[in-house]
This record gives sequence, C-alpha cells and structure tokens, in this order.
Amino acid sequence: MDRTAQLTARPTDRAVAYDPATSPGSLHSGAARVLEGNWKGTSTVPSRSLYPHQWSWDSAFVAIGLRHVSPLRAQTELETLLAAQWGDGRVPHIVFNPSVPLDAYFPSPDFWRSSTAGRAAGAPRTVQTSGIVQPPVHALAAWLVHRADPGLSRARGFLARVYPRLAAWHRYLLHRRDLGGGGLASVVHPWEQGMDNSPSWDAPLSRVTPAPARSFRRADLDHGAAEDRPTDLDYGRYVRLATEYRDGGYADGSGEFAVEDPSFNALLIASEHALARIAHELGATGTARHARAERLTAALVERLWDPAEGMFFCRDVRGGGRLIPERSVSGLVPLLLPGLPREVVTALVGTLHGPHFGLGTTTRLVPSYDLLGEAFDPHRYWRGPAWFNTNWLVERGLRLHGELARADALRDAVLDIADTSGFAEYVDPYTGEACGATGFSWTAALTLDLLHSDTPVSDAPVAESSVRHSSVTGDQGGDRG
Ligand code: 9WN
Repeated sequence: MDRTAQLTARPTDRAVAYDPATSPGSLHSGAARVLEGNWKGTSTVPSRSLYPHQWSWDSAFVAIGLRHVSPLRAQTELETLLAAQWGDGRVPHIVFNPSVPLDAYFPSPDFWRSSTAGRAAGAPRTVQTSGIVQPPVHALAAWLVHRADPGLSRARGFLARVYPRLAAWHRYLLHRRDLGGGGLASVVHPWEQGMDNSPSWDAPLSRVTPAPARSFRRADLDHGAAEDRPTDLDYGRYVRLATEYRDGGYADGSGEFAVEDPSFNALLIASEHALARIAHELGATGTARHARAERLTAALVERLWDPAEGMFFCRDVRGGGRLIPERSVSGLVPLLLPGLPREVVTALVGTLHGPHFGLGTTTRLVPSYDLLGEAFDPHRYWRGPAWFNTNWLVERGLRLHGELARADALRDAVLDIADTSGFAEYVDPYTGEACGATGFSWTAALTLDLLHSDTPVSDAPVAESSVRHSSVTGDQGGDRG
C-alpha cells in the first residue's frame, strides 16, 4: 500500500481480536492488522471496545511501532495528539472522538468540559479533551518516528512542526508541575501516571473523600471483569480528584493529590534527551537539553532512589514528602536512562531478577507490582499483572546498559506472550493468561518494534562529547535496527 493509501485507509467496523490459532500470516502481519483495525483515520484507539478515543501515552507507543509499517501514519498519530495541546503546554490524556456516543467511556467530554472549564489554561475550542495528562513519551516517539524515514520526515517538516509543541509540553511539566520543589514533575491524579490502580496510590488516595457512587456511571464494567478493574471506592476517589481539578479551572498547585513518580519522570528525562537530538537535527546543538536531562537524572536519584531496597519509589508530596514503600514496576523503569550511576544500574538489574519481580525465575514478564506485596493480585489492574509497554521499557533499559542476554530473553518472552495472548492489554505474570482487552494497540505496536530490534540500541548520529554517559551501548535517543 502506498503512503497516501496507508494514511487514509479506513478501519474495519468490527473489533480486531487476533487469534494466533486461526489468523493467517506471521506475528508481524498479525500485529500490523491489529493497528490497521484500530486506526480511525488520523489516530489509533487503544482498544475498540474499552477505550474508543485517542489516549496520550498509548499514541506515543503506537507511533513507535507504527513507524515500521507506515512512517506517515506514525507521524500523523503524534500530530493529531499534539494538535489538541492546551495553551499552557499540557498534552491532554484523552482526545475525544466526537462521533463516539457519550456513554461509551466514562469520564466523557461532558464531565471534563475542557473548552469551558479549561479556557483559562488555554484548552482548544474545536476539540474536546480531558484536562489531565499522561507520561511524556512523545518526544522519544517523535525522534524514533523521524529516524524510521528521515526523508519523509524532512519533506513533511515533521520535526520542525512538532518541536515547539514538545518543548512547550516539557516546559509545562518542569515549571507548572514541580509541586515538590525539587525539580521533578508531580502527577495530580493516578490516571496521569498511566498505572491507574497501582498500590503506590493507596496511601495518597486514602486521604481523598470518594465522590458518591450514584453521582457517576462507570462504563469500563460493560467491557471488563469487575474483579480485574479498580474498585468502586477507588473510582469514587478518581472522580473526586478530577472534579476538583476541573472546578478549579485546571489550575495547578492546590490539589490534594501530588506524587513524584519514578517512571513518569524517567520518561520525561528520556524524552528530554530525544528533544536534544531533535534540536540538533533542526540545527541547534542540543547540548543544553542533554545537560538538563542529566540534572534531572541526578534529581531523580537524589529524591526517589532507595539504595537499601535497590529501586526507586514514589514521593508523596502532599503526605509530608515521604517515600511510598510500595514496589511497583514504575520504580524499575528508570533503567532506561543513560546517565544512571553504575551502582544504581547494578542494583536495579538485581531487583528485577530477585524475588519481588522474579524475572527469569518465577515470571517471564516483569509484573506491575511486587509478587510478595500484600496488595499483589495477578489479575487486578496494575496490582500485579504484566503490561507490554512497561516490559518494552525495561527491555530497552537492559539492552542500553549492556545486559544483552537478559534483554534478549525478555524480548523473546514479550513476543511469545503477545502472540499467544492475542495482543492482550495485560497478562497474568506467572501464566501469560490474557486479561482485559485483546487486539490492544500498544501491545501490537511494541511487538512490531521488538520484531525490528535484531541489532542493539545504537547511538544516534549526534556528537555529545560534553555529556557524561554511564552506558556502554549508547543512549535513549538511539534507534533500533
Ligand atoms: C484511564 C488507555 C488507558 C491507558 C492507561 C490504563 C487505562 C484508563 C482507564 O487505559 O487507563 O486513563 O479507564 O482505566 O491504565 O495506562 O493509557 O489504554
């Protein structure tokens, strides 16, 4: 299919549930078919049943995979998301499709009321969005998408158009969201961090009075098993936090939930390195951005690293600044950073393969939460199951730091379980049993990316001799294969 045809390809009407037993063709074509089926013309839905709009970090992961089958669609995916950016720089966590019925997903546009409640923060008038954000994987995605087809990217002025938006996005996070005052960004809602129901939120959420159950109707239970999803009590708290944020005009600083999260900040740092590479491609040096990324890495280690436990933890900014003693995969994701001290890398690799996460012994994929933790549940949302995006990030970190055999084993496990689970949203970390939706977009996209990763993460063509790296293989701005 030529590029124009790929861009305008119409999605099929039915949900694409990939069944490895009956679907013809390879894993590659199965993954591409899922993305084709979830494509809505200018962006991709995470799942046609459960999540029928565009989600922010999902789109970044989708673009990373899509670049291998259609660099044009991958660019368009990011451009569509960034077109919904607010004037204050925030990139909303959902961009709503106006043709989808309001009751298909809660909270719907009439809950967020972005174009009215978000007016002072510069919400767009022509598109409805949520008012919270998700992890900033976008600059990393934009750089990787560019590298997949630099000729097309240059011809379309892709980087020149997205760079100012990505820079404004990072500015928003680094200035408006430094609620702890230590240089890191805080999330103001569990949905912002992307691991919605993680036990890391239990302590800060316990201070939030839930919205009454009768004041809203959950749509997620129409599609997902109640025992796998967050409880009604937690949903009531999510709704309360979002309502108060909205009613305060989406102004930052006064909310009762503020947490510095390791994964969110690590992705911001990885994206800042990528933004430096984009700046360099556009004719600047990029040195100042690399240096900022290194300063942020130092702040991450200083504020969130626990040497005794060998991993990173969340900091509860509204809870006296205490570290939250819950082991989540979020505390391992910083492994993807190039500038980590060697002893931090060594400890993280040890924790990953130790009893709490069991990688390579009791589990084949990294679970979302401590196998030995009191709140562990192999099927409940972000309280134990394994997700493919976090495993992709950890695989990248292992490879970056020269742990090639371990990275290869994790890559093989991701590909195998993505295949046998029908590109599931998430899986039981012990058995690989599919949970949530099948035909899930980022699972398919990251499968494609790993299928193209036969060669190690390599250095991108940017001289940065002034920047210190502990890595032996390159940095996070590099491309695969
Ligand atoms: C709320 C879309 C999103 C992912 C999140 C995942 C889940 C939404 C929900 O689905 O969150 O944003 O309704 O639970 O936790 O990571 O981006 O796939």
